[in-house]
Amino acid sequence: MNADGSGQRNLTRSEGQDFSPSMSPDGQWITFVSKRDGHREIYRMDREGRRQSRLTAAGDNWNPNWSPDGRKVAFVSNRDGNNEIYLMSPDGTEQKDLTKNPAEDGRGSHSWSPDGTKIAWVTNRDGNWEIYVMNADGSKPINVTNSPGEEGIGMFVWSPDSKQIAFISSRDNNEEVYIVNADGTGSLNLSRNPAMDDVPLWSPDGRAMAFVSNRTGFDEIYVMDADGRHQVQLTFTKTREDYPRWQP
Ligand SMILES: [Ca+2]
Ligand SMILES: [Ca+2]
Ligand SMILES: [Ca+2]
Repeated sequence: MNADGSGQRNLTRSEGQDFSPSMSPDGQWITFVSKRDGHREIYRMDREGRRQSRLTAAGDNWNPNWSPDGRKVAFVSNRDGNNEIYLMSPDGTEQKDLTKNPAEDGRGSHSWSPDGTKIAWVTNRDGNWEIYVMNADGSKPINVTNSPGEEGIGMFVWSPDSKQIAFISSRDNNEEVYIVNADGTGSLNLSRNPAMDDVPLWSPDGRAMAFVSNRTGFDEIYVMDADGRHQVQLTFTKTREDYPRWQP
């Protein structure tokens, strides 16, 4: 459709279920997940909805996620009996298992670093949920959260410079916004408040972070420096606020 919402068209025209659309960075292709052939598979079409083709064939496949340069698509597959993060070329060739671990890999979302060199994902291979980071070829997986708490269930977000990840952990008995370096060092509790702190969102320059907290008894939006200092309440609506967005 057009930016004003006019010209909406149904691109897939399928009797099955089509969901999880993901657009290539150049805007030319859309990958999506469909059950039109009986189980979850990843498909591709051009922006007119033409040239539809199925990219995956074995097991269930879902969560297609374009690399920032548009040359690869990461996705989750259970074709080998448990969930793994896979990589393929946008035409479906060169499918490769990146995680190769009997645990569950790829719960929730997985996320490319903005520079395209790394992928963060969620796995329980160490007995509880952790955020891991690997190189985009699957090498050097690192447990960056490394805590008995459950990490990666809530949101996790790369910093704009690809050096850090903001995530939510309740390792201190309530939800806090943490950051950690992509090599697992420098873990830091930024929000430091007994209330629920959630939904971290980096400013485009990486120097500030918006988040949601219910420390007044209501969900309100706050902003802080990227080191947790200068926490300032921005909304005072006494109603549910959620999902802040930065505008340039
Ligand atoms: Ca696995
Ligand atoms: Ca953990
Ligand atoms: Ca908290």
